[in-house]
Amino acid sequence: MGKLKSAGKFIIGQWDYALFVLLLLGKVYYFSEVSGNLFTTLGPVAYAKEFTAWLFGAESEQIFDGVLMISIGTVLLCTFWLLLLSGRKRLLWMAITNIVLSFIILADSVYFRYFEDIISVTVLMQMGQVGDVGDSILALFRLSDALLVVDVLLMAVLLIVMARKKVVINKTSPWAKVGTALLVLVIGWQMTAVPFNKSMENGGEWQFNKLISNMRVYNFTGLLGFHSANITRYVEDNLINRKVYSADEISAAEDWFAERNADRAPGPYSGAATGDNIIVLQVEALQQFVINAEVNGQEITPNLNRLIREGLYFPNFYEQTALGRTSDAEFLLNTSLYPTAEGSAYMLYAENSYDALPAILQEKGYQTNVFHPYKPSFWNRYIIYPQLGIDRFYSEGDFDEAEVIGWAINDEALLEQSLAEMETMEQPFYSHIVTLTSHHPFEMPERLQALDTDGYNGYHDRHFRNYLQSIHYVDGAIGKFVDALEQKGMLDNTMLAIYGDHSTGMTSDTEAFIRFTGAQDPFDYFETNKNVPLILNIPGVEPNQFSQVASQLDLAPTLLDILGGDPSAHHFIGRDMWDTDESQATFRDGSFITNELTYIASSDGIDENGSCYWRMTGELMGVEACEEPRVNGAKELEISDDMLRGNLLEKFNREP
Ligand code: GP9
Ligand code: MN
Repeated sequence: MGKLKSAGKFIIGQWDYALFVLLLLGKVYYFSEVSGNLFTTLGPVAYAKEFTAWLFGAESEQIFDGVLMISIGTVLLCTFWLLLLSGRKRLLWMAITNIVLSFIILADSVYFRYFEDIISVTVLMQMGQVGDVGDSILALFRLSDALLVVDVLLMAVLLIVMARKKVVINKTSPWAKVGTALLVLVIGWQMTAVPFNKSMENGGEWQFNKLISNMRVYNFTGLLGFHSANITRYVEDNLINRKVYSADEISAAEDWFAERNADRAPGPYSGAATGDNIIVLQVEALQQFVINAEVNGQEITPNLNRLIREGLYFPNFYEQTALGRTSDAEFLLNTSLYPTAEGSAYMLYAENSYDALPAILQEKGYQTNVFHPYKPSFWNRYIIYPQLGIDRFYSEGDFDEAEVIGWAINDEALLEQSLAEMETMEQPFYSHIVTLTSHHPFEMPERLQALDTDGYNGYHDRHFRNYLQSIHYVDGAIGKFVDALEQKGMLDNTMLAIYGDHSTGMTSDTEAFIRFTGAQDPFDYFETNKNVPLILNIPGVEPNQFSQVASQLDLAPTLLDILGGDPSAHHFIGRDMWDTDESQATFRDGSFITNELTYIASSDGIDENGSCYWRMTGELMGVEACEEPRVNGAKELEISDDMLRGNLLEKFNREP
């Protein structure tokens, strides 16, 4: 009995720790409020009830809504060791922990107000480049932020008071301390691991590893969990698993580029747009199969079809994106390197040095801009753009209000406002516009569904029907944009490049898609799925169509050549699109398409298990027929990965 009593006394004696945990919880809740992310759907009492019931075996999903449970877990993990200390020592270390954590939460809150992102290790590494917020930092503070630090001051006062007082020596057994600390550690671990594993099992793993944005990771980890996951990943990638490249390996990579560059020759339009502006229109989910196609007798893309008749058209142009989706398409354009096999290069290698198209044009006196009306932190754009040589990124907050369709303001408004901005720009400019309206699930307001899609009314057809409607809308927006450029006389000195970023992801599950495209067997599906249109419109150049295979990897060298630059002075993996002897679109998994062959890599990664087709007939061949281009493609992928993993460009430059 006596023992129980003293144990009870001991636990009550830990009130200061309990209070501290609550305080920290309040602070991470504060960040949740600032960032507008769900903390929990239950009030404190209801949560405690449900949680207790759950502990005793009842089912509860609501306790997993939001980041409350993992936030408690991570706070406990950060602080359990304080239970080993007592008296003045405990207060001192509590105050230090409080200062550190409060500072992190305060910095995150202020940073979020400006960038809508959490501070990651990459952000810290790039501090100088993130943009000149200096003056505006003060403006980002709110009076309520003081809540994050008042208790730090109180603790300091308490410490001073305690320093003057005689401390009563507490004679608690060390076992009680160790036992409680261990118990709290176990509870903290469970409250962190259970919700985390649960969200990973519920499909979160893909998003967690895909690294779309830090805020998505936050939704699985809470704020303190985010920082520890982020630091762990950074240390793993950059310190533990970092491959160190020997001088030989570095010069072998350099030789590879020298060889590629020795192969380069000016194309037929070399220098045709020297000194002109360039607008690169990267269209969300625009695929080739809608081009020059009809539904119920109406053209789906009348404006793009017109541009095709008036410009240079590549019907056999292929997208090479991987998990980084839009960001991969941008990355291919900007760097002529392959996307990464996992995650997104925009997130994973934002600190690398690049020999990027915008930076090269910047050197030639271009103003370089990106227009994309979504959150600047999505795909880490605001961090990597300075590395790629982008002067200005017009993102969500830079556009005037307009009707939102799907994720952002509609493409018509985006194009109109971007054009207004370009009109005032110093010339020449490079403007990369990344559209968004035709994003999955392609839903358009009723009044903007201008196509008659009769025959596609079934429930399972809706995806395909929505896709046609949204692409038709985007086509209209592009038409208006090009007309406006023409009226303003800007087409006389502005080259246009228009292409689709990636496929829609529609598979044989979407029967209407298969019916429409006829992409029944694996060979046809592969071709249809990877095929996106490319249209180039160069002032004063006669229309033409080119049937050779080309890919997003080839954009940078080809565009630079047309703009009067010298691709052979850079580190592009892609080739000039007119170098038809070597035409090859290689995909991230090692599949490829050449003018003659199509190779579909096997998902087990074994080369011999891939399928090699004679492209014109779709006839299956022995896999040896694809050997040579397969090996070449694999080498390109390897070089690209080495460039990223080893940040080799910097090492090339450093060599004497
Ligand atoms: C948002 C946009 C998303 O910025 O890029 O497109 P996604 O990568 O999902 O195709
Ligand atoms: Mn996209």
